[in-house]
Amino acid sequence: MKQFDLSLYLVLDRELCGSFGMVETAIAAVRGGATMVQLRDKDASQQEMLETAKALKTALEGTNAKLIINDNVDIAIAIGADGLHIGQHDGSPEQVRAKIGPDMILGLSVQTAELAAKADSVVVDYLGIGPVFPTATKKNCAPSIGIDGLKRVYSHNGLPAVAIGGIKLPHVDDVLATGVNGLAVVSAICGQDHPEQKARAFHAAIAGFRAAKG
Ligand code: TZP
Ligand code: MG
Repeated sequence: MKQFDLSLYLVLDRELCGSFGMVETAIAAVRGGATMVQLRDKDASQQEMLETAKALKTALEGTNAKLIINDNVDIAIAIGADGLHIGQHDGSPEQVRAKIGPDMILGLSVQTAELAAKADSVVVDYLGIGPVFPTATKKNCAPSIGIDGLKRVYSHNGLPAVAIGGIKLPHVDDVLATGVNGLAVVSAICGQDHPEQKARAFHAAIAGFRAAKG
């Protein structure tokens, strides 16, 4: 059984991280309680992506956070990442699974209940559901589905799931109340003055929600 905790899932964005950098942002967020870190860098060359991936792997060693690579199967394999995250246009999950082998965590983005229902729990380990709210971070994003949409999409598959898209601190309770296992954020942490404090605040809010639920 693969062990991973979707509670606070940081997705990196090179532009937003700015001069502070993606690796420093990841380190700070993990110190604050981020449980997963995804390297998502659409504009990077293969070499740049490889260097950042290696640096992240070194930086996260000795922490409990899992390192996930967006889209790039070769780099995920080359650095021995904990996982790979793919979208609906990144090849069939079955083919990707055949390449990465049985042990790597595989995440799949879904935007609709139909896509969620289609995701095979033998092949895929978790779903990324969204965008929940409108977001300027991802270009050409699908329409936002709202909290009701999140609940509906999540209910169509028993896989662990993380919500993404426009999620900020005040949304934590509403997002978690849908039943999803965690929340993925980009701009709520990347490029913030104190990424560690931001992550810590999310971590505390998530713990608070769970404690209140009992
Ligand atoms: N996939 C769906 S929405 C999104 C991605 C990568 C971007 C979310 O960014 P933010 O800044 O947390 O709204
Ligand atoms: Mg993709």
